[in-house]
Amino acid sequence: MSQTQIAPLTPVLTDLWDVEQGWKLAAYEERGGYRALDKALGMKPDDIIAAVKDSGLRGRGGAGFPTGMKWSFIPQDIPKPKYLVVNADESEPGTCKDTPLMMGNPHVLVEGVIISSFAIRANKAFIYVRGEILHVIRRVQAAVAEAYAAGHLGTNIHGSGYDLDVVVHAGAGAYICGEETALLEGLEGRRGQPRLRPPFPAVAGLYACPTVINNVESIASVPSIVEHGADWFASMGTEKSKGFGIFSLSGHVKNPGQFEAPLGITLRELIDLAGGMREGHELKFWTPGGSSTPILTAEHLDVPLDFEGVGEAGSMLGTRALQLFDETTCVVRAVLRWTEFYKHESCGKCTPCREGTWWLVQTLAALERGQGSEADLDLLLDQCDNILGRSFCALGDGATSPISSSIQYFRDEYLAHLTHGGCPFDPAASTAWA
Ligand code: L3W
Ligand code: SF4
Repeated sequence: MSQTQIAPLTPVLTDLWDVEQGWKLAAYEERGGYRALDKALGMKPDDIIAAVKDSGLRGRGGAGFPTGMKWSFIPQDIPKPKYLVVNADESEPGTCKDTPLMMGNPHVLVEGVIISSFAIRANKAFIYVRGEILHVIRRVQAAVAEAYAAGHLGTNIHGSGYDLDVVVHAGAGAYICGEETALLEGLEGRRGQPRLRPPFPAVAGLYACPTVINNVESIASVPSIVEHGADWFASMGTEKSKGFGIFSLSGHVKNPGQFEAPLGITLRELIDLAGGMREGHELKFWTPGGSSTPILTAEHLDVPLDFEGVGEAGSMLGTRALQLFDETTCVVRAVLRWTEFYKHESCGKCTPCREGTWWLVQTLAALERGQGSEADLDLLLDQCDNILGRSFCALGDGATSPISSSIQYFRDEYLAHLTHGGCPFDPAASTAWA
């Protein structure tokens, strides 16, 4: 990201990003930080869950599952500990919102962790951070230490009688550990591979105990909901996709960065906020939510970026990782790069994904080199068919999304590789294939 851009619409999570040392407790408290915690500790846990339900907050990690509903699945009548786990294993290609959020305002996450843990009656919480981002791990650890020292964490928080301990855990660098059950395996010290669901973690999660797993941004949104109320949150966004979120723009825009805005904003509006596409270039294709979501094109500039709008356009909102490519990009090469990523990150547990992603790379790479025939496009789609819906977790399905959607929109460009005997783009001159 070359610079941070903050849309003027909803600077809640990004409020402190441009403040000097805004990550420190003093800066957070000066803006009213940890006031929501006081309010929450005076509420009944079930009332907090009800407020989160009423706010309409949906999971910000990609799937959009209603957060309050997930919390209400935690059985309270069994004598087992309950856990909160924050999924901070951000690794989806193009996704870069949780990392800057934890760097720019780690305390909004820590406050969210405390309120959310109180709501589900957990006395232990884990923040599972992607292992490669050591600077972020240190930043979150420092915030947790500050919160302990100030009495926001530990025993008898704010004199309420409520106790909570938070562990910041470093992952070991596997994309699959962003999948919630693989994350739990990793947290328990085993190889990160997905578990069969059901049972969902809400019933049998960490150490087979009831566990809520939420994305960083979901948990960081909770303090503002408690402080300002469910109606305030629900007044933003669209009918079924409430509130605000961080949209990450990367690629061929003038000012890439993160933009916090209500759900339902369009890519056209976001490109304006980012200063437009590169001078003299036009949008060719983009991902709404990282490379696991089907690509869209310039036809979709006015699609409302909410769960429903993007779904109706044939893709998924996902993590709002908007990767923008102009006409100088070879779509076949871009898709090949993503597919190589999925092949590399496949955990190997199930055959369709383990073997299938290998075959996808072989077929795509040959096409990109201009080898083969038109029938290989159908072979590629057939390989996708044998992975989609037949894999153990969403990684396999996601690997097929850029391939099938790019063939849908850019079949001619694939064929041009065959007639040209290789990539028809001239990267040196940056001229588009025509
Ligand atoms: C209790 C039920 N809980 C569902 C819970 C479930 C989970 C949440 C959503 O994949 C997507 C994926 C990626 N009782 C429940 C229940 N739950 N039914 O709700 O579950 P699910 O299965 O719909 O999705 P998921 O497995 O969480 C997430 C897409 O997001 N994605 C991924 C981005 C990558 C990152 C990253 O970089 N770390 O987030 C981007 O689009 O492809 O489709 O908690 O337990 N009956
Ligand atoms: Fe592992 Fe891929 Fe199967 Fe998921 S789909 S369990 S990542 S092999």
